[in-house]
Amino acid sequence: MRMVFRWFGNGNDSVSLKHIKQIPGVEGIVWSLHDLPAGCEWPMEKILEVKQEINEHGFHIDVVESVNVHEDIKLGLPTRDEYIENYKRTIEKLASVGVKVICYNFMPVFDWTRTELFKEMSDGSTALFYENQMVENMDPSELVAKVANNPDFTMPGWEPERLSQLEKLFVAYRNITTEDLWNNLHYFLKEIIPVAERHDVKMAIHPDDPPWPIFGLPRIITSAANIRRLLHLIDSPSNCVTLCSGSLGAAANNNIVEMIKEFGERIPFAHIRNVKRFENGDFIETSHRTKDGSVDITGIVKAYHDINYTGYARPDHGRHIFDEECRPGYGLYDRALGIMYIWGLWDYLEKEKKQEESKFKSTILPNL
Ligand code: CS2
Ligand code: MN
Repeated sequence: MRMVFRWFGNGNDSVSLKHIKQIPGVEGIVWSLHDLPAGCEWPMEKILEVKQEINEHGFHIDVVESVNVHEDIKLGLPTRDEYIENYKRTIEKLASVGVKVICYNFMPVFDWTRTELFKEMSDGSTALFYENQMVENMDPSELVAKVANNPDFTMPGWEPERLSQLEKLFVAYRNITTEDLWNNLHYFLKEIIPVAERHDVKMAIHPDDPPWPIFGLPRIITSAANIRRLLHLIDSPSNCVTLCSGSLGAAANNNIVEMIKEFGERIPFAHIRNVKRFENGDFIETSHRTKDGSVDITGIVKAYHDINYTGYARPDHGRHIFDEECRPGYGLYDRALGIMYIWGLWDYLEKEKKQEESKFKSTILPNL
C-alpha cells in the first residue's frame, strides 16, 4: 500500500506540504489544478509548476484527483467531442510528467453532497453530515430559487461555476435517464481508455457520494453490481475504480470488503474513511476507527493486505479536531490520525505474515 495525501495547492489549502511531510509513510501528493474549469485542456506550464513544488518537498505526483468531466460529456451533447479531445490531451500531458492514476467522477451536476459541514459531535469535534430528509424534501426548483435569491447559499462541494448554471443544468438533465448516463459514460470511456492504456495511465472513477440519486438526477457508480458493469464496459487494465469506502459505505448494502476481493486488480487508488449510518438514512463522517462508524475499516485494511495491495491509498475526509480551521473534511490532524490507524493495522498484518512465513520455513520445509 502506497500512502498518499490530498493537497489543494498553495493558497487553496490550510495544510502545508511541510506538515504533510511529517506524517509517517506519506510518499506522494494527490493533486489537481483546482482553479481550472471542467473541460479545458490543462496547460503544461501549470502542471510543471505544481510538479516542481511537490517534488521539491520529496513527494511524487503519481495520482491526480480529479480531472473533472464536463457536463456536456455526461449529458451526451454534440459539443462533448471537443471536451473529450481536451481530456485526451490532458491525459497525455499528465502521463508525460509521470502521472500513473487519474481519479474522476461521473456524477451529474453535484460532486459529494452534505447538508452540514461542521456538525458538532459528542466529543466536541465537527464533521460532515448528511441529513437524508432534508435532501429528499428539497425539490430542484426550490433549490434553484434558493441559489438565485441568496448568492451566498451553497452546499458542500458545490463549485460556484456550476451553481450559477443550476437552472439550466436541471433543465438539460430533465430527460436524461440512468441508461442515458451509462451510454454517455460508455461513449466517453471508448474514447479515453485507449489513450490512457497507451500511456500506462489508470483511469479510476470515484463512486457517487452519496451512492443514490439526489434531486432527481441519476447516479450510477453506487454498488458492486454497477462497478462490475463499469469494468465490463471496457475490459482494459486502464478502466479502473477509486474504491472510496466512505462514499460506498453510506449505503448499508454495500460490502466494501467483498468489493476489494472482487475488483482488487482494478483498484489502483483506495480512499479509506469511515461513516456512521443512521436508520433514517442520515450519515456522519467519523474517525477512521472501526468502532466509531458503520464501516469495517479493520476488515478493509485486511482485505487490501490479503490481496498484497500495491496501489495508492489515502485517508479520505476527516473530522475537524483540535480547533483546526481547514477546508471541510480536509484538515491535517484527523487525516493524519487516520493514516496512523491504517498503518497500525497494516504493520500488524505484515508482522503476522512474516511470522507465519518464517514458521513455515523453519517447521514445515525442513521436514519435507
Ligand atoms: C471527495 C470527492 O470522497 C472524495 O474523495 O472528496 O470530492 C472526490 O474527490 C471526487 O468525487 C473525485 O472526482
Ligand atoms: Mn472518496
